[in-house]
Amino acid sequence: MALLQDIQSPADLRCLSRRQLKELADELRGFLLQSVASTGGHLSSNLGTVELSIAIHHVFQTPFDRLVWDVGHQSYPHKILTGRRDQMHTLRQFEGLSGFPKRSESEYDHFGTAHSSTSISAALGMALATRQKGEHQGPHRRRHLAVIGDGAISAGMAYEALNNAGIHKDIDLLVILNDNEMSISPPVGAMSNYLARLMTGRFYSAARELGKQVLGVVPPVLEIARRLEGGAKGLVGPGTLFEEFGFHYFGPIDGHDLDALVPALQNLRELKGPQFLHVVTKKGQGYDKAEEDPIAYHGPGKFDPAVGLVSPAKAPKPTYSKIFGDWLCDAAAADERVVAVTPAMREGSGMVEFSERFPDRYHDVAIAEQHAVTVAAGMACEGLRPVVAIYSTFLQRGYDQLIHDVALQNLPVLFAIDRAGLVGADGATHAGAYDLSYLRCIPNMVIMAPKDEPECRAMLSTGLVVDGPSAVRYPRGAGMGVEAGQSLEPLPVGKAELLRQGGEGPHRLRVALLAFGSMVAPALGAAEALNATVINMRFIKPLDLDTLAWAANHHDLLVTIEENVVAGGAGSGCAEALVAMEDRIPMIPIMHLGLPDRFIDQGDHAKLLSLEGLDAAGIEASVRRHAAQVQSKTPSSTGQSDGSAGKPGPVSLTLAS
Ligand SMILES: Cc1ncc(C[n+]2csc(CCOP(=O)(O)OP(=O)(O)O)c2C)c(N)n1
Repeated sequence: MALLQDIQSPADLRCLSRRQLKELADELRGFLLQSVASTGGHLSSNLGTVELSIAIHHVFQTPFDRLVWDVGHQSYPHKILTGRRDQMHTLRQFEGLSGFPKRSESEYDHFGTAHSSTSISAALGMALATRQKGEHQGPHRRRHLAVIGDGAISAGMAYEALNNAGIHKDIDLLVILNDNEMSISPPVGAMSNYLARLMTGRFYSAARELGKQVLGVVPPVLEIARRLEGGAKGLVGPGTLFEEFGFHYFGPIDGHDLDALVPALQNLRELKGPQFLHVVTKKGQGYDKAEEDPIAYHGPGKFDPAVGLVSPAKAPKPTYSKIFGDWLCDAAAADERVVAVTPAMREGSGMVEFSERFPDRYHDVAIAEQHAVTVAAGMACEGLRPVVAIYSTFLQRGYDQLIHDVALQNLPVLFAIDRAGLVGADGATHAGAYDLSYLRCIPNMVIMAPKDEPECRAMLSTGLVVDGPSAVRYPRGAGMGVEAGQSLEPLPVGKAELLRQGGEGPHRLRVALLAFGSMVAPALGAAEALNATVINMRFIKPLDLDTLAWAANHHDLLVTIEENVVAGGAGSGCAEALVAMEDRIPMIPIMHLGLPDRFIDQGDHAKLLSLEGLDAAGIEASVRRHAAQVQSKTPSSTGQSDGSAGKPGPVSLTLAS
């Protein structure tokens, strides 16, 4: 730590010699490994960006120059070099450092990222703003950098940005492609094949030599500029796609070689217009276990670096992703129309086994959520039964496609929505807090949320038989520990489940808890003390109107509970439905529990839920508070909210066994 401990900001590394920068890289890599091993977090990608981070901050005048890390999961070396080394032990923990760049965290984090492929757009926007403000000329002009991976550059947004950037010849924009030939899993698609070709054979070795000559000579800038002016495209290699987009392309160069990186960046810093530097790195560089298995070390939990990752002695409860993956294999075996689409999330979505057993029916479409949705729509048009496995937050990318291409045409596409609700260490960027709100307003959708593992399977099976679009949303991590079983039996659509029949509770009010998905368990936990009725609502859409009417007719207070924002969520749906049924049910107080109208940062999932009052104790406390208010507004002390409560309802319900 001889050098690293004195680096408080990038200014400190600007005075280091090349030899010292190399020593610093070794120290930084050692620190990073120990640090991530003690907190958990993204490892492989960060081991790959050590030299690149040092070189960028050494050459460019950050924070005056703007730097955007795509996805941002590889920005830990940047965090360490920009004054946050001493906080790294708090990474991804409650009130600690974010695992991604965050504007409110540091003046060096120029743009918040986490969802991929936004960096070129953001950096271009900044460059255009610099131009508009007249700060784009002279020796002290501001530069703008986007660092994007070969996985992230597969997304449509990156091309939209390249397409737009290439026409602006008077801006300072440098796109650095950090090519490690890996997304989370091996990258797919024609672009990754193209990048691989750029790196292979004669071209790569020739380019490395030329890179040293052209990018490394001093003063090479004039030389490069002269040749560029002369239109000598392809000087450092054949004309590339990026040049067709209007960029000057340089590389590929070795992203772990500071003797190549530093002069290359110094030279590129002096050039105007859109520049593209292709840098080759190795995921997991410097830690043999991560180099050998970059997928396992993409985002590990805590581990001992000397030992590496070890399987837990006792098998953990299966995750919902695993329940989904097992169901998918069973469903595919039973029905040859079943195909599955993932936007580059094979491991996270539990689809490794499916990809191996059904390679012809498995489609990793790269980080391309919009395309994932529409390609599934096309498959559905031709009679297949596509299942799109997608995280709640990433489906936000495919929203128009969901409405316009799937729902409007009433196509039978099943969305298996993982990471619904709060997600723990990844924080606000990855919190699946909105899907119930954004799905519920779409006509034709059937939307379900399971209370446990077998119900998750049953709901997925229901989605497959529904004659239109459907979604099953389930949380990150392990389920309840209930044996999932093998069944492929669907559920009756739009039918809720009465789990507990209550009686008089706080202030002699009869309370019904209408719980959705992950909130069924805490609702049951709160119900004993409240003597409340608990209904597992199962369907967010269509809602079980008969059950709602029954609940309104037999209770004095209804409480909806969901792990989704309250705004426009499942509870709002219940309130809307009750109002629409006012001719047949009494007016009844209704309280909505769910996520608040603010972003929730990272932290332990259970702790965050408890802070939001969404554990059993929080639910009980909220209900008691609300019951007191209801009671204080009620004319009689019988606890009945109006004369009609207690009337026999239109249906009778039986308790689930
Ligand atoms: C819109 C979106 N979809 C999916 C992801 C999940 N994700 C995080 S990192 C990653 C792979 C990125 O690969 P690459 O850009 O090559 O970076 P590397 O991990 O190889 O350093 C993916 C798919 C995401 N962050 N954003």
